[in-house]
Amino acid sequence: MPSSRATSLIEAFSRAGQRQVFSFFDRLSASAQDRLLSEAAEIDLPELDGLVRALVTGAPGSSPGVDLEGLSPAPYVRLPERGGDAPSWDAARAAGEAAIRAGRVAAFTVAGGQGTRLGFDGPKGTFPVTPVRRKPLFQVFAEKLLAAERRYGCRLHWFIMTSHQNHDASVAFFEEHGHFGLDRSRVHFFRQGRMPAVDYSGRILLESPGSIALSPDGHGGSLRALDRSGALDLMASEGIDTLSYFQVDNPLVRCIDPAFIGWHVSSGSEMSSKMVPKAYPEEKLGHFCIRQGRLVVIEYSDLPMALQRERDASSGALRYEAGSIAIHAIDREFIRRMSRGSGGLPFHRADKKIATVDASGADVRPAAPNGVKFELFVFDALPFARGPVVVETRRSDDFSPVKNADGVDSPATCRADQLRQYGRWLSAAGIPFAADPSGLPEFDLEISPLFGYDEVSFAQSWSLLPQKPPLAPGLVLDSNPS
Ligand code: UD2
Repeated sequence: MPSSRATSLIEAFSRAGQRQVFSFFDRLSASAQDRLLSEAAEIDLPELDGLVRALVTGAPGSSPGVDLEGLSPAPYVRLPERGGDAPSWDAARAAGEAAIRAGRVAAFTVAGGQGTRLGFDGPKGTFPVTPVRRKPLFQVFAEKLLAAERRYGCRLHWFIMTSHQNHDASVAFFEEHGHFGLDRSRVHFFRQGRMPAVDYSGRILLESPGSIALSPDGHGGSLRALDRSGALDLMASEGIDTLSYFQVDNPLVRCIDPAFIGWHVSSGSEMSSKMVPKAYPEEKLGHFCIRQGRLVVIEYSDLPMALQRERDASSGALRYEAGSIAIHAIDREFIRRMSRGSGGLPFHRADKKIATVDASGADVRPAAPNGVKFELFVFDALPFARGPVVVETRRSDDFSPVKNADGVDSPATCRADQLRQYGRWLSAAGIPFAADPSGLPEFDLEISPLFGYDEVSFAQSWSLLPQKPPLAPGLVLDSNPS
């Protein structure tokens, strides 16, 4: 005899034309039935119905396409060495430092991904990334936050969004490693939401007879997950109004960057973003653009290649050069506004090969896309933000993601970028070393953020060392000597 919860869910799904979700219900054990019911209860049927009409059955076979009408490149704040106003950068840095010292800023990492493209089995944050010690990504960020706490004499909270798939493993990893020296009461994990995958007629797919094909709702799901998890209320009670947002795949990121935070708070912006000039037209970065007077990011897959290749006649620079490296500063109450009611972020459609079952319940592993997943992108919040600013950063100081097993954005390129950064710090401190023409030191070394996190802090720590270590392969500078 099904419970009343079961009856009402099954009825609701039947009314929505989704009865197939329960095709095998009677064959399942009581615990499997419970699991399926819990998954079904996660689904917002009216929302899904709207998405199916807008993105699946309304536009069979393809996405409705992105509106490129009246598109132009977005303006941005240039670095001082590229024509930006140095005194304004100094003022921004001072404003950012004041906000950080006052405890207004927290770090936020979206860590919902599995290292699938990397071929790594486990939460991406546990991927060993540093050149010598092979510290995991999570530890690199933790040490950067510890260094910032020491520098600014503040207590930083760190919010980490996981997925259902990697949540337990991520939390256990922090437990095993003593939270990498952070105060565990200020490290907050929460899971992102999930969305069901549907076939091309909009019917929810089952992954197995007792389980719905659910997948993470994209990094844009972080806004509603921050609200739902109570993170926004916690921020409010701690006096935190700004989140420094970054992706788990980028160990070079300056997790707490005073100048960027300063541009954000002093311009009264609700959401600000870092940019780098794209290295080449095909580089897989979103593009900051203006559309109908609003700041938007047009993803690399959505901007026609002809536009991505367009160059400015006089400077020769790419016209759509402002690439998004997925680093943002976001206002707490803006997140609350975006996560509630209608007018939230739009979903994107992704056509995927989705493992499912046939009418008899046997596994189907499709060779071609057989359905659609729905994802939210955090940068879609930008057009809703008041006074958004885009701020240039040096790629070499902020961006070298680990995405692919080989080639671009791989562990090898990221390792070389970390080594080049250490090399720049050595050079700035007047320490001679052997390097190739790209500045890549000819030996492995590693500098922990706790020893130095930029030229100045590195030089300070180095000068305090009572005995300078030889610059030999495997050199590790781990903690601050002061
Ligand atoms: C993203 C941006 C791209 C550029 C690039 C920089 C999108 C659509 N594109 O490309 O414009 O800024 O990053 O590196 O974002 N994540 C979750 N939950 C999810 C999905 C993703 O936490 O449901 C996290 C994931 O852990 C990863 C990050 O978001 O750290 C980026 O996701 P991605 O790898 O799908 O994005 P990518 O590399 O295509």
